Amino acid sequence: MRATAKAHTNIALIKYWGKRNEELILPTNSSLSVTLDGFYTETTVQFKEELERDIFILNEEEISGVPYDQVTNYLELFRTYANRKGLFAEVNSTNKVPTAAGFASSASGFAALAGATSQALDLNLDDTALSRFTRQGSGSACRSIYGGFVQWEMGEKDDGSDSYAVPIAPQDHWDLRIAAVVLTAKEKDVSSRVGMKRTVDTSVFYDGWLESLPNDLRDIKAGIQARDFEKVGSIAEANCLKMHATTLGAVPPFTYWQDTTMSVMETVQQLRKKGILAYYTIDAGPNVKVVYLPGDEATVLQALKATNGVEEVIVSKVGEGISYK
Ligand code: 2P0
Repeated sequence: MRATAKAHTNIALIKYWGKRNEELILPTNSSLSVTLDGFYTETTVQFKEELERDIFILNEEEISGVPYDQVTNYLELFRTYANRKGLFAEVNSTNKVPTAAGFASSASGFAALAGATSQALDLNLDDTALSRFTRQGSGSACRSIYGGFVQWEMGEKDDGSDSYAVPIAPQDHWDLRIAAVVLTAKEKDVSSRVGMKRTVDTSVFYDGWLESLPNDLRDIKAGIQARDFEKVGSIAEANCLKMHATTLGAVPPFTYWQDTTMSVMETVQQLRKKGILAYYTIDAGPNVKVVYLPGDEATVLQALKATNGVEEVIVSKVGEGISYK
C-alpha cells in the first residue's frame, strides 16, 4: 500500500497547445518532447485504512487549497478504477523543479504521482496505461513516463483510450543540452490551461497552427533519428513561434513574451550568425529554453548569461523515464 516514484520533467519541441476534451485532457494535436535529467519530482504514496481524507505534503509542507484539490481529485480516478472508494492516502512529494525556471512542475509531479499511486494500489499498469492515467492529471505529464525523446499520440477516440505517450528514441540516443534561461520576470498572468482554451476557442490563427503540425512531427522525428541537430533545432524553434503566434490572434489577444524573452531570442539568433547551432523554445511563460550541442556549451552559456534580464541559466541533459524505489 506504499510506493515511491521519481519522474523528470520534459520540454516540448513540438508543442501541445489545445484540447478537444477538457475533462479527459485530450489534445487537438500530437506533440513531442525531450525528457530532462535536471528537474524531477519524487513522490511517495501510502494508502492507510485509518485516514479520513487524503494528505498532501510538498517539500515538507502540508498543502491545502487548489493544489490539494488537484491531488485528491486525481487520486479519486485511481480509487474509482481500483474499486477502493473511501481509501485515502498520504502523498509526500519532493520537487526538484525550480518554479522560477519556468518549468511546470505539473509534468513531473503528475507522472510521479500516477506511478507511485498505481504501484501502491498494485494495479500492474504497463507504461501505456500509466501514461494514459497521467494524461488525465496534466496533458504534458503523460510524456514524462519515458526518458529520451517522446511523442504524445493525440489519438482519435472519444474515450481517450488511444491518447498516450510513446518513446521515440532513448535517453542515450543523443547527448543534447538544454539550458533553462531564468529571467527577472513577473508571474505569468494567463495560465497555460486558460491560454490554450482561449486560443482554441477564438484565435484566427489556430487552424493554420493545426495544419502545420503533421509535417513538423514527421520531419522532426526523421531529424531525431538521423541526429541532424540543425533540422531538429530549426523545426522546434519554428514550431514554438507558430504556437506563440496563435495567442496574438486570440480574443482578447495575449502573449507570454516579455522584453527579456525577446532579448534571449536575439542572443540565440546572434549565436547562429557566428556559426554556433543553438535554438530556443518557449512554453506558456516568459522564460526561454535553449537547446545546443555539448561542444558549444561554454560559448552558449557565456552569451546567455551576458544577456540583459537573465538572472540564472540552469543546464540539463537528456533525462530518464519514471523509476521506482
Ligand atoms: C507542452 N505546454 O507541450 C505545452 C507547450 C505549454 C506550452 O503542456 O491543462 O500543464 O494540464 O493539460 O500540460 C502546458 O500545459 O496543461 C503545456 P494541462 P499543461 O509542454
